[in-house]
Amino acid sequence: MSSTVFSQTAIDFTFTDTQGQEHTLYEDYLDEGKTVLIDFFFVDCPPCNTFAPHLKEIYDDWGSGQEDVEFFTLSSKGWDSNADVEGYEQQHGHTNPGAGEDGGALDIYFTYHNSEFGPISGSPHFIVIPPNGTVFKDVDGPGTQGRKDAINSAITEAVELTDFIDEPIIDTFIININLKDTKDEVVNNISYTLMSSDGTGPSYPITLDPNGQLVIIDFEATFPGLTDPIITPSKEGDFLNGVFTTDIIFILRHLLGIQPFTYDYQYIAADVSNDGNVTSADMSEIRKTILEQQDGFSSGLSWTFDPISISIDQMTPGTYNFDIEGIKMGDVNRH
Ligand SMILES: [Ca+2]
Ligand SMILES: [Ca+2]
Repeated sequence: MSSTVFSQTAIDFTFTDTQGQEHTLYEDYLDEGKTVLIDFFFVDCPPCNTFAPHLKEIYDDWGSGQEDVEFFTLSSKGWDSNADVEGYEQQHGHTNPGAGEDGGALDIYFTYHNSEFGPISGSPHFIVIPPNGTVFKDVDGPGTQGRKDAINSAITEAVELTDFIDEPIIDTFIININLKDTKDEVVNNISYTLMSSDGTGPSYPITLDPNGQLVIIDFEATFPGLTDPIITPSKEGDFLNGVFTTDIIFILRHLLGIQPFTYDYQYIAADVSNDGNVTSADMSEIRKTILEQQDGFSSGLSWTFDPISISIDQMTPGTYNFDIEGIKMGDVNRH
C-alpha cells in the first residue's frame, strides 16, 4: 500500500459527465466537506476493466456518492468520448460521475500528469483528494487486494483528516470587537473583562489581538464558572482627553435651549456625574476638573460604552462580531 502526498493543494477543475451534469472539484465537493477519488483510466485498458467491478464495490462501501466520498472516472485518452465512457459505465454498472475527452477529462488528466504533481504512470491510476485539497497520488498496492486496500486506506486517511480539521472549528469562538469613538476612530488602551452577566463568580481580564480579535478554543476549560458570559470594556483615567472649556459652552447652550444636542452620545457625554441628568452640576464638575480643583469626575467614569457590554452564548461556538462606540465623558463636541 502506498501513495505520494504533495504539499501543493489540488488544482480546481470542472467536467461534464456522461449524463450532461457539470462537476466542479472545489465548489461541488471539497468545499462541501467531501473527499474525491479520481480514477484515470481508458475504455480499452485491460487492467482498468479487470478492476472496474472492485472499484464499484469500493464505491458502494463508501456510500455510492450519497455520503462524504465521491468517485470520478476520467479517461486519460483523447479518443475516448463521453459516449464511449458511458458504454464503459453501463458495462460495469458504474453510477459515479465519469467523462471522456469532450466532457473535459483529458484536460484534467494533463493538469495532474507531468505537472507539479509529476507524471501519472500506468492505468488505472488513482488520486484521492480530501476536503483540505491535499493530493494523495499513486494510490496503489500489489495485486487486486493490495490496490483495494490502498484505495480504502487512502480514503480512510482522507476522511479522518477531515474529521481532524473539523473538530477545533466546532469548539472555537472567534470574537471580533470593533470599538471606535464618536469620531469613528480606534480607541487605544481599552481593558476588557469577561464575567457572568449577574456579576457573580469569577471575572477574567481578556486581551484582544491588534485586530480586535479574541479566539477561544475551549470556552469552559479556558474560562470556567461563568453563567451567561458578557464582555465589558473599560478605560480608566485620561479625564481631560477632548474636554475643554468649549464643551462647557456646548452644555450651557443646550441647557438654555439655544443649541440643543443633536446626537444621543452628547447626552451621555455631558452627564459626567452619571446621574442620568444633564445639569449645571455637570458643567461645574467639568470646569473644576479642567482647573485641577477636582481629580476627575465624581462618577469616576472617564469613558462609557454603547453598548455597556456584549453577550457570548458559551454553548454556541462560532464567529461573533460586535461594534461598540466609546464615548469620552465630558467631550460633547467631538473636538
Ligand atoms: Ca449629571
Ligand atoms: Ca471637546
